[in-house]
Parts: sequence; C-alpha cells; structure tokens
Amino acid sequence: MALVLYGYWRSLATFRVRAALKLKGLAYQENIIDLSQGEQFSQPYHSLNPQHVLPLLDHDGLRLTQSLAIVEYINDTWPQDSLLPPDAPGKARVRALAHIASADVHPLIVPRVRNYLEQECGLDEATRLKWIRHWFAKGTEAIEAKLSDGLAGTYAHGDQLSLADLALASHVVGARMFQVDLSMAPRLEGIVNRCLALEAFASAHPLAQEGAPGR
Ligand SMILES: N[C@@H](CCC(=O)N[C@@H](CS)C(=O)NCC(=O)O)C(=O)O
Repeated sequence: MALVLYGYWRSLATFRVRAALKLKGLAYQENIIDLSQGEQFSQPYHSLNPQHVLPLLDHDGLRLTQSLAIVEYINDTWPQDSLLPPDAPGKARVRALAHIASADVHPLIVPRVRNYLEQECGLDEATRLKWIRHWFAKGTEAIEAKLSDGLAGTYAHGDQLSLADLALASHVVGARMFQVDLSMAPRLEGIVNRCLALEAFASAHPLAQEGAPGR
C-alpha cells in the first residue's frame, strides 16, 4: 500500500490532509509542488490534477483531490478513531464548520485569487492584504458564533477530534500567517491551540515542513 501526498509547506489545504494522515497513523511520502514557482501549472502536475491546485493524494494509483473529500476518503478507508460523529446532526454540524473555513474563506485567499487581484484588478499589496484579512475576519466571526452553540468541547465537536478541527486549525494557521486579529474568537483559538499541541497537528503544521522559513 502506497500513499503519496502532493503538497507544499504553505498550503493550508495540504495541512488538513497531512494532519488527517498523521492522526490515522498512516505512512506516506510527500512530493513537493512549489506553488511559489508556479509548479502547479507544470506538465507533470497538470497530468495529475488539471485544476492546478494542491493537495492531491495518490493511494495505490487512485488520485484524489479536494482536501475535505480526501479526508473523508481517508476516514472511510481507515475508520478507526473516526473523524466524523456517528449521528446525522453531528455529521452535518462538523461538515458545516469545515465548510465555513475551507469552502467560504480559504478560496478567497489562495494564490490564484491574490494574483488575479494584483494582475487583473491592479490592487496593490496593502489592499490585497486588507481583502485577505477581511475574509478571514468574517469567517472567524461565523465560526465563533457556531462554536457557541453548546456542542463544542475540548475540540470543535465535543471531546472527539473531527474533520472540523482539521479545517479550523488550517483557518487559524492561515489567519496567523496574515496577522489577522483573532481576539474576537477565544473559543476558536482555544480549540485550535489544543489541536496544535497534539503531535499529529504540530508535525503537519505548514511551518514545520521542508521549505518553510527557518527550516
Ligand atoms: N478547495 C481545495 C482548495 C485547493 C487550493 O486552492 N489549494 C491551494 C493551496 S492551499 C493551491 O493549490 N493554490 C494554487 C493556486 O491558487 O494557484 C481543497 O480544499 O483542496
């Protein structure tokens, strides 16, 4: 059985999948696709993922894309210590939290969007940073409100780690990369700090990867 993850140190979506692999105790190889050099558009990677985004997980020749779909695939294939609660309302809540971070916020701050804002819309760096911080702040507010429903515990959904924690950790790590003020979200920060204290999250963290500054 071989698992090959195509990723990049800075990629928040790769962080979600890397942490899931580590939580499940799965051995994998990581192939670096350097987003800063535009390697996602290179022919070898184009032939793997014509959407030109990371991550991609190859499981014995089966190519999987989209971080949340990949995490669910991992969870279905290696079901021990499930990353989804057993009940339908719980699953819906966990997925909703994951989607705020991964589907509503993250797509607004990825390199292709930042490049478009710069090259096609002529926005300078300060305005692009304002855009990024704005969308992180809106998502953070929404997540904090949802976490205040009485169902969060040590982690986003009670005391069991879930798909939501993977997405919320990537959200907070991304927000911190762009120095977003998270003081309005003490619940979110508390949950993510507890996740990041775990070896699986700490070793999957973007700044712990080859190529990250200071490594
Ligand atoms: N919804 C996708 C997002 C994929 C995505 O945008 N990945 C970023 C890195 S985190 C990327 O590869 N960006 C390349 C680009 O924007 O050119 C997922 O969760 O996998």
